[in-house]
Amino acid sequence: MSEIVTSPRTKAKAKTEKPRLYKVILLNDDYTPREFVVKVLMAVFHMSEDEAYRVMMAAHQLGACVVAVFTRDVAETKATEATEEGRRKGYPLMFTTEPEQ
Ligand code: TYC
Repeated sequence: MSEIVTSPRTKAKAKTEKPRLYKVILLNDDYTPREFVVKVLMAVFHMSEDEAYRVMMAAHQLGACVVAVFTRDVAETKATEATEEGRRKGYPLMFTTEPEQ
């Protein structure tokens, strides 16, 4: 009789579990023009001009502002895309992601 005990390598997980959500955060800097930040928010996050202006001003005054919440893949893709828009123009504009809760 074998005495080797093995444990399962995988854990059963309920398929209905909600995926963890990630915040995309806009960071303020001293160099990126306000209008450019507004343009990027409109293009990448499909915001209206008013909404984009409010988010840009919140980051400008408070140092950072949550832009939106997505699944991890979408949050990371959008943060990278938006940061790249700034980099292409030589601006230090920065978007980061962070898990919710
Ligand atoms: N602080 C920048 C300026 O005064 C504008 C700005 C706002 C840049 C928000 C980044 O996330 C930002 N030109």
